Amino acid sequence: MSQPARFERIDGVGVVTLDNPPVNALSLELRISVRDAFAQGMDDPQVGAFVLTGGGRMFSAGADITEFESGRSNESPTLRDLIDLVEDSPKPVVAAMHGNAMGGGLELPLACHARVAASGTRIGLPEVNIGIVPGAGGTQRLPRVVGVQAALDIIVSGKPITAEKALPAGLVDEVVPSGGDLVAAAVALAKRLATSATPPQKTRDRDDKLAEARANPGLFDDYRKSIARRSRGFEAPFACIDCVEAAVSKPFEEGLKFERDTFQTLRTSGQAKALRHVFFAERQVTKVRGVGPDTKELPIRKGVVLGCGTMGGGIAMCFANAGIPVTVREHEQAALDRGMDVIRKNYAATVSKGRMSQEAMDVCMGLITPTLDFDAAVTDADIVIEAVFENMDLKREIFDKLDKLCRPDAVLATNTSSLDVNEIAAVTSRPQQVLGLHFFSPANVMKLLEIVRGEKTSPEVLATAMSLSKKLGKVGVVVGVCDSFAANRSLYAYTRQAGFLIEEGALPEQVDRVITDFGFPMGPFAVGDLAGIDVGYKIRQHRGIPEGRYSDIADKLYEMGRYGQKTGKGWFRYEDGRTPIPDPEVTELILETSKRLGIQRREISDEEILQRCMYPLINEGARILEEGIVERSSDLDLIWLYGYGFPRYRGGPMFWADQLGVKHVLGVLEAFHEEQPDWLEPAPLLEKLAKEGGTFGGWSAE
Ligand code: 3H9
Repeated sequence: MSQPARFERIDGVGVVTLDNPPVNALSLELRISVRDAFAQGMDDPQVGAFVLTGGGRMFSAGADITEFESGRSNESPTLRDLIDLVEDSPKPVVAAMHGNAMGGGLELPLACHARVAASGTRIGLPEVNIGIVPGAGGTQRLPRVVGVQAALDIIVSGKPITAEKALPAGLVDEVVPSGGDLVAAAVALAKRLATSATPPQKTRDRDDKLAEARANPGLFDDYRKSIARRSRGFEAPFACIDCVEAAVSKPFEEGLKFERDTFQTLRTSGQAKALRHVFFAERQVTKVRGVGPDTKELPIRKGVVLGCGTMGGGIAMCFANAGIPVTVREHEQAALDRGMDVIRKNYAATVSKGRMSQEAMDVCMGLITPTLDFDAAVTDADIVIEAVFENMDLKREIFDKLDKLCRPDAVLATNTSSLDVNEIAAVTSRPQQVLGLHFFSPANVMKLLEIVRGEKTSPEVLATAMSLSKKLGKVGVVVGVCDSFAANRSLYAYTRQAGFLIEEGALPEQVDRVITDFGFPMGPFAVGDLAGIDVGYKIRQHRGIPEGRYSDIADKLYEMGRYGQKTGKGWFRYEDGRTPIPDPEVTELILETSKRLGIQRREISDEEILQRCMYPLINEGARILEEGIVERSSDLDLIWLYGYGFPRYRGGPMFWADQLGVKHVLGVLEAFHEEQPDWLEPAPLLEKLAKEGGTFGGWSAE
């Protein structure tokens, strides 16, 4: 069996190289062979010091996350055993880091006697992102190396810093410029340490950097307050602060024990399970049926967006933000000027909030070219994204023109949110080049991008869209063609029930409170006010009203001129433009509606509200999955996380359903179905999984 760590002697220094591709995760096998490699060097009298480095793309991505579920991470030698071995080594150990040094892949270097990093190395403790605290001394050693404030920033945000930033912070002792020999630099430093008159100090024995925080213990509560809003509902960020506080308030060994206990509790928590699920879901979603590493991608050097309304303008901003030149085309000057004005105002608002420099804004504006000339704009485009009004005839006309004018290899995309991409593709002589790119509003902010694969879309075009979505900073999810695609289709199942609930006895403020208590940033009614009651109304006018039970209260609000936040009134009243305040006028409208419909209003429990909103969406998700509209249930989880703010620490609706038990979800739905026979028929897949004791995560179409 090949050893996942190599040992060699270079110039009297034992060089231990982690060799566990692709990310040198510190699996049990790797830990065993690292221990053995050190033992070999300890026994070798010709070895005076060690260098610990990583082979391949990076130093290490840390502990093997897959071992947390099985508990293998607790098998000997544990990461903590290796860390003790390194820190207590009589022969000095220098870490030589490149690529990424994260989690356990930084905790190990923190116990080394010095650290060298290649330029650009990303160094951090991202454990918080997977719902845990660093569990191998990171919260105890990092503050001793960089100070408490800097350590809190790194650990609680989970964001890595570069080697260049780590140098002045004292986290690395030397940065090797690109092209330099990292291992040679580390070997030279290790030799210097080995021959130095004074042995290097162990990190655990350093506590000068803790003095400031010891004098100001109130800083931890201030830090808790400062993250309270953005970390609402998450356990790990607060547990991270507790651990760093323990580093300051307790002796090293006690602090370490506190961290270890916290780590073990969180490792098996529901939140950590959910966040691990999201971690792997984000990697799975990039694997698309029929697209492989050899699939050729088409270059995207220049984009064209047809339409400079809210959507088109937002999409153009995405391109500019990614540094890709983009032309926006409108059919008349006034609309073009209006659209460009909105783009300029959006950027200016970001600059005034200090989130963008004026220079960066100028660069972005310079990348966006407005035009009225359709033909000239599209003839040389690598990609054209149509973002005009949602009308099939108009779209067919545009794609017919594009087919005649565009280069044969150009990608032709429609931003339709509901129309049949196959029908649009069929008007061209090259349906393999056509796909849907469904951005979510505001397109420059929302991370989700539905990549709609038509029947004939080629693997090259899909691969190009996946790679483009990454460049645009989006999470691209490939979905198949169906009415409204995966995201909005499952959303309707949820919002519809919210509408029925208020007819039956709840009020918008109660429904929104239940949903925000569950962890969404906003409830469905506040979202309706943000998106615009008029927008929803116009879509319904255009698409027609769905069959079966239909709640018309939103239409009544439209007729009352209550368009939402933009008019200061919608489902709620707004005094400051954004904080929803319950409005008696709306309550009256709702009570009247119930009366008109002959519904005897009743007290509706919070539990019923949550189940009525969430379970139908899970049910629709089951249909979407079974029809093959998404490739796997975790893709739907990402759609809800990135499209609609489903709480990340619950993993997404399908994962959440698996945790609740599919059987339980079915049982509750069956009871609802009796009440609402035209709406809530359980999906066949839900019934099948409940019967077989299966899960959505474990289900596959094959
Ligand atoms: C920890 O260290 C706990 C300790 O404090 C205490 C222990 C006692 N484990 O992301 P990529 C897989 S917790 C297992 O596409 P990139 C990944 O699923 C850990 N697998 O690469 C993918 O598999 P596949 C703290 C892992 O170059 C493949 O490797 N560390 C791990 O775009 C390639 O991954 C973290 O949270 C892992 N640790 O990005 C860092 N990491 O090919 C987690 C990756 O089958 N990792 N895989 O889909 C990352 O953030 C990124 O992988 C990294 C590289 C930025 C490092």
